[in-house]
Amino acid sequence: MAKDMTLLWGSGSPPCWRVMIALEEKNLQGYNSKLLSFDKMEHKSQEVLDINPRGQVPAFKHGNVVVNESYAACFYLESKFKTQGTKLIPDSPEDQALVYQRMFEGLTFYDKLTKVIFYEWYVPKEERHDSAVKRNLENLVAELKLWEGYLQKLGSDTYLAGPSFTLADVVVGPTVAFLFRFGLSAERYPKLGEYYARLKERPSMKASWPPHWLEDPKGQDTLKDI
Ligand SMILES: N[C@@H](CCC(=O)N[C@@H](CS)C(=O)NCC(=O)O)C(=O)O
Repeated sequence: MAKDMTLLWGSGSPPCWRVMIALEEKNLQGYNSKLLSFDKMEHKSQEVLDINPRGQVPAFKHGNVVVNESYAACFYLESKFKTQGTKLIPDSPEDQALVYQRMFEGLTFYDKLTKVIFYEWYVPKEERHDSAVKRNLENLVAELKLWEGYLQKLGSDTYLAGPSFTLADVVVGPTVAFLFRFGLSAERYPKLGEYYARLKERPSMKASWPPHWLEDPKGQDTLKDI
């Protein structure tokens, strides 16, 4: 079944990682997987552009179905393989509401994180301002407090939308992994720390862990004091 699926991806790209986790959770191992190099600009290759005219990864295709947006691909996989592997969207609309809420808040979370850790990559030197750096950091700290509070409220041994691993964890999990890769302190954010420890043990996360993180497990300390 997975042989007619193709995923073009980049190591350490959270949007790519989301799709890879969903594929693992739905037992869709064996898809055509192609790791591209950002350094070599392979995400702008014709192969990617044929699937994703923006020249971005993930570029995902199942038969004739093309789904490039990571969230869309995750929804598609859950819908197409509903009864296979992990059930990622619960049945009850009330439970679904929390999953969807956390998923889409996850986009804000990711945006606030990238504004801090990729600031110099995104913003040309002449456009950088200390005030913007300070504001971005404050925004991230406020966001972290929200997520720490959500987890606190759910109690111990929880995922983002309750006791089961859902699509919320699929899409927000990579953001949390990035926080710790960039030095977030599990002492300052104990609930996020516990959640990250649980995520790391998940077979789908292990199977899709960014290869360059495996080669160089150390990471950075950008967020260690926030
Ligand atoms: N909205 C897309 C975002 C994809 C995206 O930003 N991909 C990045 C890698 S993390 C990329 O390909 N960047 C290269 C570029 O924009 O030129 C999704 O969630 O799938």
